[in-house]
Amino acid sequence: MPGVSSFRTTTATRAGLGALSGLLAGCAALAAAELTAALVRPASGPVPVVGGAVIDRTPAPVKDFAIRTFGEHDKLVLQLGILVLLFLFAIALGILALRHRRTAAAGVVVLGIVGGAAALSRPDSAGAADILPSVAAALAGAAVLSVLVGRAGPTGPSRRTEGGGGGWSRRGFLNAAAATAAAAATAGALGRVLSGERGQGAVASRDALRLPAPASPAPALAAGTRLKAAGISPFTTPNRDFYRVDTALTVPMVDAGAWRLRIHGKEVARPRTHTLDELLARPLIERDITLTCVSNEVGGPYLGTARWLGVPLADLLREAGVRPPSQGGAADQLVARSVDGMTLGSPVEDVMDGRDAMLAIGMNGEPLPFDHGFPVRMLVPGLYGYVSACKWITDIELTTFDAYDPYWVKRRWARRAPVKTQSRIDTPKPFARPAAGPVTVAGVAWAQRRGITRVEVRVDDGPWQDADLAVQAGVDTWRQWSYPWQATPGGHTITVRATDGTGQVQTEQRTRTVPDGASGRHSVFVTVP
Ligand SMILES: Nc1nc2c(c(=O)[nH]1)N[C@H]1C(S)=C(S)[C@@H](COP(=O)(O)O)O[C@H]1N2
Ligand SMILES: [Mo]
Repeated sequence: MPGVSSFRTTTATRAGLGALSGLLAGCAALAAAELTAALVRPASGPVPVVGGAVIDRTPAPVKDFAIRTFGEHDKLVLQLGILVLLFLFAIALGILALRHRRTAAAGVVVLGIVGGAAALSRPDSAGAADILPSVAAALAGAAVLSVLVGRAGPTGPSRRTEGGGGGWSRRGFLNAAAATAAAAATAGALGRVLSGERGQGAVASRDALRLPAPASPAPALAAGTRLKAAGISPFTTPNRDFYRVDTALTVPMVDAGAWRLRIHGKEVARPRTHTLDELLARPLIERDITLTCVSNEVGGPYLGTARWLGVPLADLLREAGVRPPSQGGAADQLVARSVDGMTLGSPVEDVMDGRDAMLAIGMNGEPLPFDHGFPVRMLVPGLYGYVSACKWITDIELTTFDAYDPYWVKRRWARRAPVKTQSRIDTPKPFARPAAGPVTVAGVAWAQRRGITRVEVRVDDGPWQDADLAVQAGVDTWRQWSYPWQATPGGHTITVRATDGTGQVQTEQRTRTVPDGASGRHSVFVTVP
């Protein structure tokens, strides 16, 4: 029986050493990339760029599946998935390297190339510098792999040194492995600290920002705007609860002092670049507006209402010389571009038709949170977020729908997407077991730009019954509703439908979210014991 302590190089032991070498090489590669990215540009790290490239290439239905399944953890799941794949690959390369050095080396190069190509393919790529983290990762990975695998075997006579007749140097390997782990941890931690510091300027600029009072404050909310039903969505969604949907794996940290917004393009007679201070000096409007994501399923969570403070966008456009198509303007599409390269296209007509389209700076009384687009984002009431609500905006280009397809349109989503009339039951929750007797059914209904005039509830196949409506705050916000139900024992399906300000009743025709938003009616099944 071979003594365990002699570490004879059985096949299994050697494979284990190879695997460990690969794992450590993977750690070293990641740490090197992290550190380099921190020095070059935090968003150019290999996990964000590969993740970003994956997101860019994800077909709309799969993206929707991810949002449905993992909710706002979708990005975390993606990054963990990439790490798991990377480590599995690294382990395989480590085992392979024991016998086939060249092939393993080629594998490392391939990984480096994948990372570099992903970096260059990102819309916010800063150019060749973005491949540096991948190069550093490949070099560090290859170096660690070659040193560790060299100590783990193969068993040439020159390598028979210490260690009771085993084919490798136990102490040499362990020392090298420990040194690698320590170096990787240090480099990784240093990278974290450095990229953290980069964000400090942005954080400080946000802390220092004092929002001016609006020239046109939001109308005071009537007492009846908020219903008291337990479990209903609050009329104003607190910032920390506001849904977040974007493709950013690393949230852009923009320094307000360095931020610029350029307005230019087709028939823009007076192109301009604005600073934040210039925008803050203008008359600001404050409005309650409900923002909705096109990926929101019937009954889904991806919408919220906030009190936004911002610059009327139509005024800025008019000053630049832009005319809406109805007044002879030749540009019918406004393309907003963010610092991370996202593009969103809105109809110029909608932006300039008198609605409260704005460049928002404040959200519920504070500067925009970083997640929601600090320092400035666009908002156009009545349009889904993907065709209007550009976060971290930095560029507005006037063009035509014929000439340019923005990010989501290239991925099967519709060019134009006004929000559909919808309603949601917030309470009772699906599969709840309320006691027989009075049960409050309540929720929200929305049809931005048109408003909600009626909400009806139906239990099983019974008649549609009018729900009680909260006071309407405005046509651009959702409206709460509630319905006093006398629950009787048994299983029941509760369904809701809304009617908008044009008299249109919410359709029962079910459609998917792709290409222009889900339609159909929300129902909830409950059991009354
Ligand atoms: N830069 C950028 N802006 C963006 C997006 C994005 O991915 N990147 N997503 C859009 C989509 S699809 C929606 S629904 C809204 C969501 O805004 P929120 O995250 O503040 O709720 O932002 C829009 N603006
Ligand atoms: Mo969205």
